[in-house]
Amino acid sequence: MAQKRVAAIHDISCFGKCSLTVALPIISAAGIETAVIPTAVLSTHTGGFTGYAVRDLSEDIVPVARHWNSENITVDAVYTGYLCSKQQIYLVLEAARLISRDDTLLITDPVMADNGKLYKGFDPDYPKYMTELCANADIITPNITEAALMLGIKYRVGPYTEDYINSLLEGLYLKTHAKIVLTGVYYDNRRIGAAVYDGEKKEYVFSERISASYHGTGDVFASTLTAALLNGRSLKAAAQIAVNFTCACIKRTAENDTDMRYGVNFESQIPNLIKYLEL
Ligand code: PXL
Repeated sequence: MAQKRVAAIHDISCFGKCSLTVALPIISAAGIETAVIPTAVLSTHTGGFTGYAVRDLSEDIVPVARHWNSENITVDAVYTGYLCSKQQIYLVLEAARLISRDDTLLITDPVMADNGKLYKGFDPDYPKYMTELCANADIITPNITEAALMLGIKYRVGPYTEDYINSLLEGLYLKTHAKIVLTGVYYDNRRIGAAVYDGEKKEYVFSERISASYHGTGDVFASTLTAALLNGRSLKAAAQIAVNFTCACIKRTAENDTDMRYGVNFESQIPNLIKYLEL
C-alpha cells in the first residue's frame, strides 16, 4: 500500500510541546508522512506564558500550498490546528483546496479555548469564524469549551450529563455537518474520554481519568486520532486509541512533578502508540 501523507497546518510553538512539535512526531511514528504548513512561530505557546515572541506566517500559507499544487503534490488528509487570526481561517481553506483531491479528508481541531475561556489573543467573535472552517471539515475535534462557544451556549464544568453532551453533539452536527469527536467528556470521576457522532449514531469511548491537567493534550489527542484514521481505523476505533494514548501520556507525566505548561511526556509512550495501532 502506498504511504499515506498528511499536511499538518498548525503553529510551531518552539517550547511547550503542542501543535506541530506534537503532530509531527506522533503522526510520523505511526508511519504516515507528515508534511507541514506552519501558521506562525512562537517562542512558547500562549497558555500561561507571558511575553512570548510571535512571528505570524499568514503570508506564507497559500504560497506553500500553491507551490505543492504546481508540483502535483497532494495529501490524503489536511489536519488543521491552532491558527492565529480570522484571516488565517480563509488562507487555510484556500491552502487545503490547493492540495486536496476529491478523497482528501479535512480534519479540523478548532483550537481556541479551554476551561470555559478563549485563549489569549482571540477576539470574542473568533468562534464564529472557526465554525465556518468546521463547516468545511469532514471531522472536527472540539473540546467542551470550543463546542459551547461555537454553539453560543453556556459552558458547564464536569462531570457532565449525557443530555448536555448530546446537545453539544447534535447542535454542532446541525451547524457543521462534520463528524464530531468531542473531547474531555466525563460522567464521573473514574473515566474520561470522547463522544463520537456521525449524524446517525452517538458512541462514547473512555479511559482511566487522572486528575491532572497539562497543556497540549488536545493536540496529542487530535494527532493520534489522525494517525489512527490514516491507518485505516474507524472513527470510533481511532477515538478509542487517541483516548488511551492521551490518558497514558497524562498518567506518565503525573508520575513526575512537571509544570503543566510544559506539556505531556508523550515521547515515552510512543512504543504504546505503536502497540495500540498494531503496527
Ligand atoms: O495547544 C494548543 C495551542 C497551540 N498553539 C498555541 C497555543 C495553544 C494553546 O494555548 O497557544 C500557540
